[in-house]
Order: sequence, then structure tokens, then C-alpha cells
Amino acid sequence: MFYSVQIQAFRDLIGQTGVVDDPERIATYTTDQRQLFTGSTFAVLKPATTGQVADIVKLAARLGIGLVPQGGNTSYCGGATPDATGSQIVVSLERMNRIREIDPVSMTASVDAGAILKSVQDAAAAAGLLLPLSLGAEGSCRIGGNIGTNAGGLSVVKYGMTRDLILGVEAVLSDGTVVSDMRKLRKNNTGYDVKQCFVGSEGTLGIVTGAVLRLAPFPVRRATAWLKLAAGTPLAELLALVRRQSADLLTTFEFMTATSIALATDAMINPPSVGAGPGGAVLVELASSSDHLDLDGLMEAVLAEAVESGWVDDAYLAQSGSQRAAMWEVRESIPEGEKRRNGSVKHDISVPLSAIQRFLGLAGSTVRNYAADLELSVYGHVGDGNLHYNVLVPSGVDRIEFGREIERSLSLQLYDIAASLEGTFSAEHGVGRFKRHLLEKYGDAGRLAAMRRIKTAFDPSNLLNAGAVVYPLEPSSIR
Ligand code: FAD
Ligand code: 2HG
Ligand code: ZN
Repeated sequence: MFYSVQIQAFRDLIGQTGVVDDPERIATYTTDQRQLFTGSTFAVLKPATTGQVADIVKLAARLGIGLVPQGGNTSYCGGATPDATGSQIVVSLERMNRIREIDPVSMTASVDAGAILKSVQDAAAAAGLLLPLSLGAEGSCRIGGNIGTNAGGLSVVKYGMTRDLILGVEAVLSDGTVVSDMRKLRKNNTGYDVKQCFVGSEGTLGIVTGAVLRLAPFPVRRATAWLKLAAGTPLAELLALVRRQSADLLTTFEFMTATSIALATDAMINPPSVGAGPGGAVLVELASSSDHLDLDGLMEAVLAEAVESGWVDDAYLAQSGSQRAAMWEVRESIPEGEKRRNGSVKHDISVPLSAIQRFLGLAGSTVRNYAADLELSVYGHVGDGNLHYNVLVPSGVDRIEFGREIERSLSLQLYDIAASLEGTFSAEHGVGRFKRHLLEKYGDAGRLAAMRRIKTAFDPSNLLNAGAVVYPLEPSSIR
């Protein structure tokens, strides 16, 4: 076999169990989770320690083999998938899944990068604490992948993105140097904030092997409501009302259109009878770690004012844990609902909150002009100015072909609108391999130059996830 010498060299380094070269087992690591692209690799490496990751990087650098770090392979932009050349090797962190420490006093979780998000949430909860990162893929995505994509999700409006939750990091650089900065400090102004370089860099600057995450007090009270919106409800104003009148106890403000809700409920076994008003619906949640607060009473007062304002036609407060869970299940089933209906072409846009209504208006007329019969599934984390503005693939149509056609035409018009409103073509899903051309098109020239310099400084040989996010500097321009 062409790469047998290399495979043996990696086996000698990290042992038999750490190297997978059986094509059948490799296959799950080479296709992205949306099944848009299948790359190729001759082996998947599964290190068990940070030392082994460092050894892998050093050997790969010597052999000139590119490395693609992978966590749960749930990301949306093809960043965890090797390219088609067959010369990159996947480094899966899945065996490095230890929760190293939950420190209830410092309120931190120190974990291996391969720990599954849900298992870290559970370990924190067992100590009465909350890891406030929550997303539909939490049962399979891993902390290193969350850091790689700077994952957002369902409670960003209160707690921020992964970037806001990371206190310390351990990572291996492209020459095998280990950055060991697993400190729990909130304050540490000692020069460049190196850990933040790894956040959102999608495996192009280093392989993260560990992280210290910030925890919060566990919310013992939650009030969850489903709001049916009147036609033309100004979402940002409604959000401001809820934040103000709930004393900013808001943790979730998720918008959904009627189509998205129908897709989700179609995919559920026991769907609740929730629906949308003419302006869609919003899932709102308030949370408190204090059991002295009457959160339901507060929510009822907020809802009454929202109805009074004329922006909300109807509102329901979940009366039990199972009603709350059902409301959440609707929201979280939308991606699965889209998948079952032949998929969607995804647009993970964000604009300033002040421009969200304008985006919806302009994008809506753009889609209608493009093709009056196209169906949209529009939903998302409006509390963060982030919409998933997805075009449904018509049934009976080839999903991949349709996606290519839309991405060449309509998608660019939608991204142009987002850009004209000072927004972005990727709010939380990253750039990966699929959106690199969009970064070239929409990225500020100075920012791109800075990114190339950072990439070149961290990884002069372009060993780490080459082909994702950004091209390095031309070799001739490296001094
Ligand atoms: P992977 O897909 O394995 O990798 C992602 C990127 O990080 C790749 O570029 C990879 O090379 C890099 N990487 C992985 N591990 C490391 C490491 N140890 N060191 C350095 N780089 C690394 N995303 C959101 O932001 N918000 C959501 O609400 C959300 N909901 C989702 C719902 C569903 C149903 C699905 C399928 C996905 C959703 N996602 C969401 C996208 C995805 O789950 C996130 O991007 C997640 O953070 C990816 O984690 P992962 O472990 O699967 O990473
Ligand atoms: C979500 O918010 C995820 O559910 C997935 O970010 C979005 O599938 C999508 O478009
Ligand atoms: Zn999302």
C-alpha cells in the first residue's frame, strides 16, 4: 500500500489502537455531517495523550503529511473533513475524553478536548453548576470542535459564545510545541491572549488538547414560554422589551417561522400543539439560580405586556417540565425536520439587531424575485442577531445539484444583503472548506492580511488543516 511505511511509523509512535487504516472504519471520518463532501485519508489517528498529539505533529511535519483535527464531525462547513488528495491524515480526539476536574469554588471545568459537550454539561450539573453552552449536536460534538468553531447555540444571548467561556487552553503547535495554559484565571493580562487564537480557527493554528471552561450557577428555576407573533412584529423591539422587563434574566430568544415549526413537528413522535402567528413564533426562556424568585410570575407579567404591545397575538407559559421539554424539542428538531424533507441550503447569517427586520424584508423579496415557489425555513438565535435563513430543497430534486445552483446565485444575493447591513455570511458555523471563497469575497482586506500572517506565523509549512478557512501567505512573501 502506498502509505504503508507512514502508517507503520505512526503505529510505532502511538500503538496499534491509535491508528485506524481500515477503509470501512475510516469512511465515517471523511464525509462531513451534511454529506456534501467526501474527502480521502489513508488513516485516522486517535491519540490518547497530549504527548502523543505532540509526537504525531512532529512526525507528520517530518514526513510532510498534513493533519486535520476532528472532534464529533458535526460542523457545517466541511472544516473537519480532509481534502480529496488523500494526503491529509485525520487526528480524532475521541479517545481524549476525560473530565479532568470540576472545581466548584472557582466554578470551572478542566477537560480534555475530546470530551463530549453533553458529558461536560452533566459533570458540571452534578456539582450544581451549569456549562452554559447548549446546541442541538451537544450529544456528539466535542469541546475541541466547539473551540474550533467558536460554537454558539441556544443560550448565547445570556452567556456568550465559546470564546466567552474559555479561561485556559492546552494545545499543540505545528512544530510539536505544547502550549500549557490550563489556568482558571478570569484576569490574566500578561501579553497576547494566545488561547483565543485557537477559538474559531478551525484547527488551522494548533490542535487543542485541553481546555478550562467557565461555569455558572445552575438555574433551579426556569420559565419557558411560546409566543405567537403578530404580522410584522419588530423582533429586536420585542427582544428589548423582554430583556428589560425580565431584569435581563433572559437566557433564550429563539425565533421560528411556521414552516420551520411544521418541519420540526413532522419529525417528532409526539409533537405538542404549538404553532406560529402570522409573524412566526418565539421560544423565550428566563432562568434563575435563586429559588427566591417567582420566575413564572415575572414571565406572566412580561407576556402580558408583550400582548398589550400588539406584537404578540398569543402566549403560553409551560406549566410543567414535560411542556417545557416539548417546546424545546420543537426548536431543536428543525434541522432534523429539514433533513427529512430533502434538506436545505443553509445561510447562517447575522446582522446587527437593529437591522434584523430590514434583512427579513430585503431577503424575502429577493427570494420571491428569484423564484416565487421556493420554500424557506427561517429560524434562529434572534437574541444574537443570528438567523438560519434556509432554502428548502424541493422534493424530488437532487439535493447536491440544487445546493450548487443556489449557492452560485441566490446565496450570494442573500450574503450581499447581510454585508450591506454590516452583517456576516457565517455567524456561528465557521468557514471551513465550504465558505473560504466567501471569506475572500466579503472579508476586509486588512483583516484577511492579518489572518494570513497569523496562520503563517503559527503554521509556516501549512501542516494544520490546509485548505480550511484561509490561505497562508505566499511562500515568497514570508520573511
Ligand atoms: P468537528 O466538526 O469535528 O470540527 C469542527 C472544526 O474544529 C474543524 O475545523 C476541526 O478541524 C476543528 N477541530 C475539531 N477538534 C479540534 C481540536 N481538538 N483542536 C483544534 N481544532 C479542532 N453550531 C452552533 O454554533 N450552534 C448551534 O446551535 C448548532 N446546532 C447544531 C445542531 C445540529 C443538529 C448539528 C448537527 C450541528 C449544530 N451546530 C451548531 C454545528 C456543530 O455542532 C458545531 O460547530 C460544533 O461546535 C462542532 O463540534 P465538533 O466536535 O463536531 O467539531
Ligand atoms: C441550530 O441553530 C443550528 O439549530 C443548525 O445552528 C442550523 O441547520 C441549521 O441551519
Ligand atoms: Zn444555530
